[in-house]
Amino acid sequence: MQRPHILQVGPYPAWDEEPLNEAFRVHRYFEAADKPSFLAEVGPLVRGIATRGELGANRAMIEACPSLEVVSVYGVGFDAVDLAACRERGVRVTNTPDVLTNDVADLGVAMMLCLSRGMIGAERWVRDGSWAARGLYPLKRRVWGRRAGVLGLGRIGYEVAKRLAGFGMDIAYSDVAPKDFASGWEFVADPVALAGRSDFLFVTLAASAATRHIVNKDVIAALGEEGMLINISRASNIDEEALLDALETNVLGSAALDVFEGEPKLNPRFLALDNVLLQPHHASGTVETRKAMGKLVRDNLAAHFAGQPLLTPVL
Ligand code: 8YV
Repeated sequence: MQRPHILQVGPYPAWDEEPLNEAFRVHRYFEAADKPSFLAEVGPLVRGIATRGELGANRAMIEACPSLEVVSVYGVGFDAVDLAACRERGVRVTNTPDVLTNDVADLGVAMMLCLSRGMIGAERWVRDGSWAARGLYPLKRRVWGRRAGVLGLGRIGYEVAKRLAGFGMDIAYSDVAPKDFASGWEFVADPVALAGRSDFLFVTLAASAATRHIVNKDVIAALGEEGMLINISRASNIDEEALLDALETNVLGSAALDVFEGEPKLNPRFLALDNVLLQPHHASGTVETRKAMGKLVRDNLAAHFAGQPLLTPVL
C-alpha cells in the first residue's frame, strides 16, 4: 500500500519525526517559505493532517486539502482546529488526552508554589550576591492550608485538585454541574463567586467559543489583590487585557501563566510586570509525556488509514 500523504503543521521532537516519515509521506508545512503556494501544490494529495494543540488547522488549510480524511492533534486541546469545517466535510479529528494530564497538573501546581514563594527572585538573590550583601530574602506567602478554586473539574482540573488536597487546601470548583467524584470539595457554579472564595484560582477548562473570556474583569476583581490566577489551559479563557490592567494596578495580586494570546509572541506589557510567572506553553513538556503524545498522534492516523476505530476521537 502507498503511504498516505499527510501535512505536518509544526515540528515534533526527533524521535517522532522518524516513525512519522516511515509510515507516511510527510509534507512539512512549517518549513514552506510560501505557505499558500505550498498548500496549493500538496493540498490535493493530503489525506491526513498532523498538527499540534496550539497550531490546529484552520478552515483555509482544511479547504486546501480536498481529500482530507483525518486531523490528528498532538495535544488535548483541539480549539485551534476548525471543527465546523471538519464536520461539513466529514473529516475525523483526534487528540491526545490522558497521557498528558498528570504533567499538566504538576506544572500548574509548581507554578503556584514557585510564584507564591518567590523562587525566581530568590534564585536571583543568591546568584547576584544579594544574600551576602543585603541579607534575608523578603518574606513570601504561604501555600498550604489556603483556599483554592479550580475552574473546570475535568481530567486536568481533577488532578490539580488532588494535588492541592495534599497541601491541606480548602478546595472548591466550578463546572457545568457538580461532580460525584468531588466529595469534600465545594461546588460553586458561578466563576465570580468561586474567585471570591479563592486565594489561588486555577483555570483548567477546555477552551471553546463558550468559554471565551470566562475569566473576565469581574472574576479577576473577585480574586483580588491577594489572589493568584494560574492558567494551564488556553489564553482565550481569560480576558487578557483585563488581566493586564488588573496586574498593573494591583487589583489582582499575581498570575502564573503558561499560555498567551498570540503565543509565542506575547503582549510586552507582561514583561514589565514583576507579579507574574511566565512559562512557554510547556505544561505537557516532559520527555515521557511528549513521547506518549507523539505515539498517539501516529497511532490515530494509522488506525484511521487501516479502517480501524480511532483511539481517541474528538469528531
Ligand atoms: C501542546 C497543548 O500541544 O495539550 C494541549 O492542548 O496545548 C499542548 O500539549 C504542546 O505544547 C505541543 O505543541
